[in-house]
Amino acid sequence: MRSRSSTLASVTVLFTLLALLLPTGVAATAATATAPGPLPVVTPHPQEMSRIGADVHVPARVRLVVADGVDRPTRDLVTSVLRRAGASRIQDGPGPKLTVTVGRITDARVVRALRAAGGRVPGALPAEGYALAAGRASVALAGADSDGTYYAAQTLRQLVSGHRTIASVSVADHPLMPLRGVIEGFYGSPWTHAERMDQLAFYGDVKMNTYIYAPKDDPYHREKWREPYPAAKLAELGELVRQATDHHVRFTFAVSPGNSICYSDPADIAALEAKLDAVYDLGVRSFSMPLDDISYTRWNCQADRATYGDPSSEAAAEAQSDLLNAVQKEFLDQRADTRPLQMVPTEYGDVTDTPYKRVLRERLDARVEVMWTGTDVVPPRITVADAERAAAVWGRKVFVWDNYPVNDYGQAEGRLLLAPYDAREPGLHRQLSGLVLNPMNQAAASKVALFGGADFAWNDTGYDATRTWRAAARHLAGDGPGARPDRTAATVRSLLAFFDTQHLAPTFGAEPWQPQAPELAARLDRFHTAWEAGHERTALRDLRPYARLLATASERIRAGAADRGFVADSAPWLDALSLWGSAFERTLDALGARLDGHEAEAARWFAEAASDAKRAGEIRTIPGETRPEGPVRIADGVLDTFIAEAAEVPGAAAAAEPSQTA
Ligand code: GDL
Repeated sequence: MRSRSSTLASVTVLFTLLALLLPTGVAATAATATAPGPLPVVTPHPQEMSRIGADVHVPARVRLVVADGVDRPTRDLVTSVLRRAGASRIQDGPGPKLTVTVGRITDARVVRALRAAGGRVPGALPAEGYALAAGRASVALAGADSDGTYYAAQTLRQLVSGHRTIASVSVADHPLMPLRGVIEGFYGSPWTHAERMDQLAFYGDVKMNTYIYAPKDDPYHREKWREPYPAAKLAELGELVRQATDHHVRFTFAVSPGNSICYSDPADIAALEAKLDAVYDLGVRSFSMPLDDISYTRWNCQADRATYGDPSSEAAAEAQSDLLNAVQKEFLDQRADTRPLQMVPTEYGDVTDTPYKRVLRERLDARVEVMWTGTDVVPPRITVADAERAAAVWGRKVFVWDNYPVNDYGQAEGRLLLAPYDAREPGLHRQLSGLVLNPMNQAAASKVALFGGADFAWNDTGYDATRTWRAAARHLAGDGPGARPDRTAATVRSLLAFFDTQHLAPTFGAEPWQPQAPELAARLDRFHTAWEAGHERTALRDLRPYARLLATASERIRAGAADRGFVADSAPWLDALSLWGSAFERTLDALGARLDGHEAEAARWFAEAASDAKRAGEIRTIPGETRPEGPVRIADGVLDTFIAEAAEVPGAAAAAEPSQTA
């Protein structure tokens, strides 16, 4: 095997040779470029990405060529990326040693720039696709359309690393699912305006194109659906629509009239259309009509009984199809640029063929997108076979409403759901029209899962849950040019340790679909094995650093995480984590003291641990912020059990009571 230094030596020789062979302008760049490194992590994971050569040096002066059809957000994004990469002067005329060209793949100039950078020119690019190449003295961003061009810029943002370099890669990329994003569809305190503004920008960063506004507890969305939004609220919606457009996200407005609508009353249909029209005027072109969580076995008016007969699920399906078809044909089809209507059926969480589904399948306009939550409301997994069955019963590809990481139900009390997005089968894109995640009341904390959902919806076949989870931690920590790598790495480690304590993902039943604290549990298992084999001191020594990590993680996250919303959302959990971490360390101190035969000292440490654990157990969720409210949980069933058992019988599994029982 060749040694590392001899490989490095040959790379250096290669670059010296290249510098001699290339024309002067290029040679200067190649001479300052650094040797090729590993492939950078880009989220969502591109369909194709390969190394071209040495990383591209970003000089102080950069030429930016913006071809026709590039919108302002894309141009602004490219400019800000180049500035962060170290370019202090960006000009459109010739001169600088690096040229960045942005435009459509149909533009000959852009194609020439791709070639000049040494990139592959793809034969055809699907919608929202792009090609990007960075090499030699050229960086080229070529989109299939305006979304694709924006996504090329989002990829460029992730290719920039410290020290004024852009990773030299060739990328050809496009999404596998046409609809990707988030449905704000939970019960409890809706997100604030500021949270939504932040989320919409984040969706652009992770190439999500859909945000569905459907907060169950916005009265104007559901109970007071007939009433127009007050002017101030409408103005906020307008601002959200602009923010969405600026980040290439479709703001999808949902109104949910099912609890009180009289399907056969023209006045109700008119009220509904007036509601939609008001937001159409704000620029909304995408609409949804969720009919979930309503009764379909009673009518809200006598007129419906006269029109559709006695109440039944079948009759409800007829009435619902008439309503939705009318909205599609009489409202959406009459207005420019609208997308097909989306709906949530009243039966949304199974694939059993029923009279209700049959009627909708047969009567509902084929263009209407039908949402489906998987085979349970909170599905432990979503398989391709289930999605095939869903497509068959609904007569079209379904649009997944994934109830993760939503935490508005009893089993999620006191939890943030911070496990990686997982257990959705690769290949789903063939059966789905799209995927949106229903997030937590805590908007910024939801980004951990949303990162995964965005990645999976873009490229389910290339998805790696752990890779994306780590990328989410880096994003929250604020990795990128300007960040201090050692500090970021410490924040990332702390975040991942914190995520592990919030790994449990409940279902509506008793069994969670993601286990609690798998990393900590594995370390505690190793501890027990070593302890029981008689290597008590080794067991203690090996566990100490992780206990320290947990004890200091909150402080580190508070000091280091760039996403301040995440810190605010997590505040009670971070408080509790410090105390649990301290209880963990005191427990190890006590076990050590006991090993040394210092029983009194051990008793003191155990008492301190118990007192920390008790204080931690008293910390509750932020009042009014989340539903349901309750005591926050940290690695429950794992860390509390360890601490309680250790105090009972050192090293043996005793029947001590954990203190965070459900
Ligand atoms: C639901 C609700 C949703 C809620 C979720 C979790 C759908 C279609 N509707 O059934 O609003 O947040 O469960 O409680 O999922």
